[in-house]
Amino acid sequence: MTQPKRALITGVTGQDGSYMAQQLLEKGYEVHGLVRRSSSFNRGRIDHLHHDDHLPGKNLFLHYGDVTDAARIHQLISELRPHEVYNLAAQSHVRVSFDEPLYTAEATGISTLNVLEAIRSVDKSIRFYQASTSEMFGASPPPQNEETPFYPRSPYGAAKVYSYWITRNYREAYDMFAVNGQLFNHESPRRGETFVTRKITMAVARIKKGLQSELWMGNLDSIRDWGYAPEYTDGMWRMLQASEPDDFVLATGTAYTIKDFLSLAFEHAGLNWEEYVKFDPKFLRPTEVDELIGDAGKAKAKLGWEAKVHPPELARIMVDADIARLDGAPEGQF
Ligand code: NAP
Ligand code: G4F
Repeated sequence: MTQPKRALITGVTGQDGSYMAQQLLEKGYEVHGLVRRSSSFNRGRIDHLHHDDHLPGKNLFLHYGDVTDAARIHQLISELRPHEVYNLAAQSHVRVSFDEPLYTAEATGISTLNVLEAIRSVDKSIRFYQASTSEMFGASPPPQNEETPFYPRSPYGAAKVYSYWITRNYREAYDMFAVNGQLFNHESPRRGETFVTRKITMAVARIKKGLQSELWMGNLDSIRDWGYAPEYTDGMWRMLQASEPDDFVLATGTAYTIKDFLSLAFEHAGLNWEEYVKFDPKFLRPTEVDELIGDAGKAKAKLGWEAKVHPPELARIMVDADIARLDGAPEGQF
């Protein structure tokens, strides 16, 4: 019998980590996830994987650790000897990165080097995926693709630019299979509650149920290219199965403003967003990224990857899930 492939996912408790773990288990991988110690339960997105009858949940192993802890990362990679590492852990909130720029530089930037160094010294044949982002393009005008110059507009974007380049440098300097996925915004019912789409769909559900009457928001004019997270984690996996290491943009190529998303989500519940949304300057950023619209042509040509779910369907999926949650649906259903 052939041994299953082994993968290590940092950020396994996050939105993308949870879909990645699920998809790798479905493919028969042995999955190892890095989990931060927390005073409260932080495994809500992955708990169901242990109990799902359709998944080999016994192949999921969780390990305490923090990506800022180079010694722990080295120890884990040395012990586990994974075939693939998906580096998804980060302080991933752009607004928060202005409040915590140094920590963001450490967790979202330097930590990538911790993982790459561990791989370089343990086994250079381990394949490495880096969660790069459209935030690196920042102020560069759309459409943005792999050739677009970087112009980050936040401490988060700047930290991710460092991670992007150190990943490329390790690929070129040490002949490692280390790749960047330059992913545009991707959302789902598992999206963190403080990102704009989920904040909106949770509010729609609560307003519909009479639990909330106002929604306080920041800049409603920025444009984003929103896709569906499980499709993007499939794209990450495809990048690590390619014959050559390379960097890829994943995006839908569509452009919607925050107002457009408000309209899609509220209308799906039969509501008019303008009756509920109020402005609070605390949600503004010192520098904003006005327009992100991706061109994923290279991923389509070389990986056969293409986004299928676009914002109108995405908004419906997310609103329906948040209403179902309020009706008592178990978390593992989403
Ligand atoms: P997320 O939901 O915020 O998840 C982040 C994960 O990283 C969580 O599991 C979190 O653990 C973990 N983490 C944070 N700091 C850590 C540390 N110091 N040590 C160990 N783990 C740590 O983010 P996501 O949306 O899934 O995104 C995944 C990755 O893709 C991130 O690197 C993000 O920056 C990047 N990205 C996301 C998008 C997007 O639109 N979603 C687009 C482009 C790139 P806790 O659960 O304990 O907080
Ligand atoms: O949902 P957001 O917080 O996502 P943002 O800043 O685009 O970053 C996300 O996508 C990146 C990929 O491009 C990832 F790398 C990153 O990790 C993260 O997942 O904000 C989207 C837009 C911004 O223009 C923001 O100013 O929504 C605007 N916005 C308006 N009101 C708000 C709010 N954003 C949040 N979070 N909360 C508000 O009340």
